[in-house]
Amino acid sequence: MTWLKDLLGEPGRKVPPIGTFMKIPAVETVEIVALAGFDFIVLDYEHAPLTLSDLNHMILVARALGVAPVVRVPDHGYGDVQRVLDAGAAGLFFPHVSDRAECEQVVRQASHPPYGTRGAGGGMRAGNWGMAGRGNASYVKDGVEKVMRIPMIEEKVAVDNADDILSVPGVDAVFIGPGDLSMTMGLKMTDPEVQSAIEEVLKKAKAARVPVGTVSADAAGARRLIDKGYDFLLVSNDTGMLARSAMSLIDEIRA
Ligand code: 3PY
Ligand code: MG
Repeated sequence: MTWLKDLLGEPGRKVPPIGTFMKIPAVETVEIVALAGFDFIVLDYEHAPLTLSDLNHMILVARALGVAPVVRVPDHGYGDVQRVLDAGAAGLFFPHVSDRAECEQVVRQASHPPYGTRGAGGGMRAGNWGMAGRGNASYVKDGVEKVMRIPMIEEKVAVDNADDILSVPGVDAVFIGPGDLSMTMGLKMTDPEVQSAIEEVLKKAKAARVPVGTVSADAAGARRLIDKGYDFLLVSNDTGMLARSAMSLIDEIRA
């Protein structure tokens, strides 16, 4: 598997790593997106009806096809984080991280001692089923050095606290969620106030030298965001891609 972290630092890369959210509980959609050439995927355990068993299989297929499987966990709890990482996730998105204390909590859960409380599960996929070498050397090393811990900034209070969030040790990147940010601000995503909050986080992340990503619905939007300097992007999602193609196909026939 190519780790998302390695892609972020890849020298000579013209287009930043591009991923997509995956919401359909199927290995086939993971396979299609991987073969299409996406760099990474984010399995949406926050919003989609994916089970832990679905994630397990989708992670396996993604890794086998060389695409980094990141998982957006549903909350800041302990159990899922551990199981998802041990199943071989390349990183975690933590939704609605609003301040330093919340950020420290999620990072701690996703980090091995001495940095955090993630337990020893080297007998799982993340430890190559116990074959990763003596003392689970690469299980812990990968967990510390390769796994990405990515808090999502998606509330106004999180924008205000962005410098605090960005300065927490172990934060490998941040992700701006424009959907929830605009909804919690009670404004449209295109509203200048929302756009300026987004710009503020982008600027703060750049100043802190922390990779920053966000989401776009389509390719034109993605190109605009690349020009702004985002380090990684999510573009659309599996259900969106299918819905758009389905609508355009049937509309074209009937036109
Ligand atoms: C949001 O925009 O709120 C997200 O969570 C990313 O799609
Ligand atoms: Mg959101």
